[in-house]
Amino acid sequence: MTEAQNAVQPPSRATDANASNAQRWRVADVVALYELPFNDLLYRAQQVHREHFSANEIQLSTLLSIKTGGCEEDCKYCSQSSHYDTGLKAEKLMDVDAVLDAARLAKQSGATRFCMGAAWRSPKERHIEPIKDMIRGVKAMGLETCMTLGMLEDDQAKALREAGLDYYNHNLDTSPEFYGQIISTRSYQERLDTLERVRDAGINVCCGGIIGMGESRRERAGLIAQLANMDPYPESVPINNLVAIEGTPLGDVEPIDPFEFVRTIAVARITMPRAVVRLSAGRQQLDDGLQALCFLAGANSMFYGDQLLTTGNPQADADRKLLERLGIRAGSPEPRDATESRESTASCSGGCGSH
Ligand code: SAM
Ligand code: DTB
Ligand code: SF4
Repeated sequence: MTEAQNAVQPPSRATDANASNAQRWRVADVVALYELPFNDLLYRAQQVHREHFSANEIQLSTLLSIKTGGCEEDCKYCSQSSHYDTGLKAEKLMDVDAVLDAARLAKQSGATRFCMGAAWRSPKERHIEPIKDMIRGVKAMGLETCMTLGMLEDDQAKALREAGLDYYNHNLDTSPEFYGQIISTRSYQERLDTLERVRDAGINVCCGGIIGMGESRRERAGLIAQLANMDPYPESVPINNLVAIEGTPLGDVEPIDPFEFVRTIAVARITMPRAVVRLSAGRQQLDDGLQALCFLAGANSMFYGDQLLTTGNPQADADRKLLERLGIRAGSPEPRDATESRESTASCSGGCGSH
């Protein structure tokens, strides 16, 4: 066993006898991964990636803000919070037809998933019917559907599933310890409750967070441990690089070392081997070389299209060229053994360093 492999202990057993997920990642285990020499960490992540996914395939998701601005929540990073003056104009929920037009363009451009986001704390009952029409219409084009609408009640999650929703995005954003410094208007537990409702309704879970909000490495590890210990862990894990928005409390936060961002992708890959890990917001701050490192670290999805929700994204043309230069093809990455349960999150497949 090499020195680097020795550096990370296998995940510990949970002490809670009632926990159905018997193996858990301790925050210390995740910190130990972060602390590996960069090359060792990327080598390990690439091994895990190749064991579970085809190595040169990426999933392309296009985002659309279906309801922009005026949000009552106080997320300190967000351009859409009504608590801050970011110069963004609040809009109403878009018409179904306009949403379907945008989805059609996304499909023509090569996306396979269409993600629709609303600046809501939670949807109101009157929103559910048009939302269902959007889901049905987008699905009918042969695109996968994803919605992110804030907190959901049980019956709302079920209604979205009945309309055919494939994924629901609801992020934990950061570790439980740092969370209070970022959001005060909804609790960590409320986020976990929504995620449980989504899971119970039979919708795939898309859940991740943001890196570079001033959190410590241990707090980044705390977010990853939370995600990896979900039972089962999310199918889709978006890792966002903070887009600093003028007018928000995080508008002038010091940008994170981009290698720390790459490390986070690698750590997510190792701890959630069968999840699709998405290189999400903040790609404009990463040059081609850094993005290539993110793919090497195990990212196998990204947002594709010139716009995220309210901020920019690399031009689709430039992305196509980048993927071509790297020999990465657009597709629908599926974990090799899709029937293998993701419940045993830390069951070692050679990536934990204990062999
Ligand atoms: N309002 C819904 C909610 O927050 O659940 C859905 C939309 S919200 C914009 C979705 C996610 O985008 C957030 O949870 C956050 O992780 C990410 N996000 C928002 N603004 C961001 C920014 N400036 N930089 C990076 N990620 C951001
Ligand atoms: C996620 O984790 N990132 C996306 C999506 N889920 C909805 C949103 C990124 C937003 C970036 C800032 C903006 O464009 O407003
Ligand atoms: Fe609202 Fe979502 Fe922005 Fe928070 S992240 S302010 S909930 S739109």
